[in-house]
Order: sequence, then C-alpha cells, then structure tokens
Amino acid sequence: MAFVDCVTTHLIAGHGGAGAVAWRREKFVEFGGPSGGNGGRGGSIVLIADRNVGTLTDLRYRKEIRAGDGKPGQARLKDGPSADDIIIRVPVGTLVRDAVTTEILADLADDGATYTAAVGGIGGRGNASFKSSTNQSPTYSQPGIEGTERTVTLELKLLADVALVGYPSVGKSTLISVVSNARPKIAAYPFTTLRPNLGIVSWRDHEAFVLADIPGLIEGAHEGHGLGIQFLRHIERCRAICHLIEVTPPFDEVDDGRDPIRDFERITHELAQFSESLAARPVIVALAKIDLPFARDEEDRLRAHFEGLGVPFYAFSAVTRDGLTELVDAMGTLAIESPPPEQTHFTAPAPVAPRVDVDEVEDETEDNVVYVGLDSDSETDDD
Ligand SMILES: Nc1nc2c(ncn2[C@@H]2O[C@H](COP(=O)(O)OP(=O)(O)OP(=O)(O)O)[C@@H](O)[C@H]2O)c(=O)[nH]1
Ligand SMILES: [Mg+2]
Repeated sequence: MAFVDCVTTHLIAGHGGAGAVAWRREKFVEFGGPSGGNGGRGGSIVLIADRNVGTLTDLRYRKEIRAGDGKPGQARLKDGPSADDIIIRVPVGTLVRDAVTTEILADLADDGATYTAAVGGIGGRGNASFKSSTNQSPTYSQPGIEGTERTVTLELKLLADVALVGYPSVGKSTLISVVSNARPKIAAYPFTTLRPNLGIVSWRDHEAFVLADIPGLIEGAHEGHGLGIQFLRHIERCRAICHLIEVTPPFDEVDDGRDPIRDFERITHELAQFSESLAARPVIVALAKIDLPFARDEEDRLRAHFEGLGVPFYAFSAVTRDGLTELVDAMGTLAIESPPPEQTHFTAPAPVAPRVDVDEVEDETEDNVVYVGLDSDSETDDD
C-alpha cells in the first residue's frame, strides 16, 4: 500500500566547526596578532508545510537524515563556512511528535508553517575573537557546539469535517463519489478502499464541507484487524461521523450473520475501544442501498431503533439518489455545528525506543532539499 500517513525518522543536525588558532605573519606587519577565525554553524533540519506536497511517502525509507557540519575557522580571520540547513517539505496537516516520548512538538497546520526539528550547533570562536587588552595573544579557541538530534514521528492528519465509516462494501465510496468531487475505486468486494479519500461536497448556499471515505472497518479494528488502527486515527481528526449501514441480502451465500444493528454496535464498540474522544464524536446513521427491496423493507424497523437511541437516522440510495439531499443536509449541518476535535485528544502512535548507537552513514547533505510525496495523486489503491 503506497499511502503513508505516519513515518518515524531520526534527524541529526550538523556540529558547529571549531574555532581556529592562527597567527598573522605578514612581511611588513611588525607584531602579528591572533588571526584564527570562528567555526561555521552546523546545518539544522527544518520541516516546512507545503500545500503542494500530498503524502509522507518519500520519507518512508529515510531512517535517518543528517545535516552537514560547519567548517572550522581558518587563518587570516576567515570564518569557516556554515553548513546548509536541510529543508524537508511535508504536507500541510503534518503533526510532529517526539517518537520516544510521543509528545507533540509541532502541528504544521498551515501552508508555510515551519519547525526546526534539529538545531545545528554554533561554531566555536577563533583565537582572534578572544584578543583583549590583557591578553593580546590568546592561544586558545573554542570547539564547535554539537548539533541536536532526535527521533521524530511525522503523522499526516487527515483534515475532514465528516468521516464515512462502516463495514466493508456498505457503499461508502459510492456515496462520496455521488455527492462530492472524489472518484474513488468502487467494487463489490470488501476492502476496495485501501486509503482514505477526501471529497469536497458543495452544499446548497452553504460553504462546502470535506467528507472522508475511510476504508471499511471490521470487528477487532482497534487491535489491528482488517486495515486496522491507522484509519481509526484518521477518523479522530474529523468533526463528526456518518455511520453507514446496509441490509445484506437474505440469500447471501457468504452471509456471515451480519445484521445492520449488530454491525453498527460492533463498529461503535471499535471506535470506543480506540479512544474516548471517538466515542464522543457526533454521529448520524445512514442506511444505504434502499433501492434494494429487502433494504427498503427494513427501513422502518431500523429508523425506529436508531431514533429510539436518539441517533439521527437517514436512508438513501446512491443509485436512484433517493434521500441524498436530506443526507447531505444532515452531514453539512453536522460539519457546521460540530466543534473541531481538540488536538490533545489525538491518540499517539506507539513510542519507539531511544537510539543508543548512531552508525556512521553516508552524508545525505548533497541534495539538501527533501521533497516529500509531491505526486501523491499518481498513487492508486491497488499498487
Ligand atoms: N444497489 C446498490 N448498490 C450499491 C449502492 N451503493 C453501493 N453499491 C454497491 O455496493 C458495492 C460496494 O460499494 P463501495 O462503495 O465500494 O463500498 P465501500 O463501503 O466503499 O467498501 P470498502 O471500500 O470495501 O470498505 C459495490 O458493488 C457498489 O456498486 C446503492 O446505493 N445501491
Ligand atoms: Mg470503499
């Protein structure tokens, strides 16, 4: 699966160059003084949110990114050159965590937002800079300061208003394809959708809202079953949930004992197991495929059940477009009325062990701009 929404990488900033100890020796200068220049600054590693970047895919195999060191100071008061910073362009909506403590370091929510994840060390002072009235010939200089290093986890937050959740094949992708600009793959087998799709829904005279089609969930998702936990994390970033259910055909040979009410309860349980904040998210239920007679037959019973629970209930068909306007209105109202989830509620990925041994690796500073996943649109679900 090419879609990468979470990567862990180790960032090492460059060390500062050492200050030089040198002396002026010139033909017509009688008293050559100290002339050691300062060391250059080590390169920092800076993350920049860029709206042209779609995914974190390109960072997937970058276990370590290292900035160059500052050069030592030179004679004749020449300062050592500083190393270039490494700029890593990441998608807007990237959350930066310390991978060891899982603490959130930065939320790069706006285009152009920057975060210096590892700070280059400053260069040491050369002996010339220590010259004073009491010490005309200092024989010492400073070493450069070490750059900082840290292991970070970058997570792509999926920014949507309403998440479509439900069992595989209930018709989530079909719904987003008829109400928004998204054109995801649709098929009659489970787990057609392998990564979340976003669609923009224009809604009467209101401002458009963003709908997310999330891969199908099954029992045990919070423990990693099916496509698992990573997508539950995406749902956490949506304001509200539209929970799709379907009536499976009575003659279905592969009938696995599914029932729309039980499906709903199972998935609601998965969401609650994953996080309290997900369990508390506003939710509406939508019965899909009511063009099918056996689905329409169940509509009244299901409506009575969910309305009895106080859960708003809708029924629609993506094929005949029956009930679509009401459903879009309901989702749009949810998008407007539900507050955005608070960042502190996001469930952290599992922490990684701190690094103990840093192997020498090739200097990666030659190309000092890392573009992350520029062409996310070229990915498909089935690669
Ligand atoms: N009759 C009928 N079939 C539908 C309707 N909506 C979707 N389907 C069919 O249901 C099947 C599954 O549709 P998808 O939209 O791919 O389902 P999904 O929920 O996105 O499935 P996953 O991505 O696997 O989780 C496809 O064969 C669709 O053609 C509907 O309104 N009426
Ligand atoms: Mg789908």
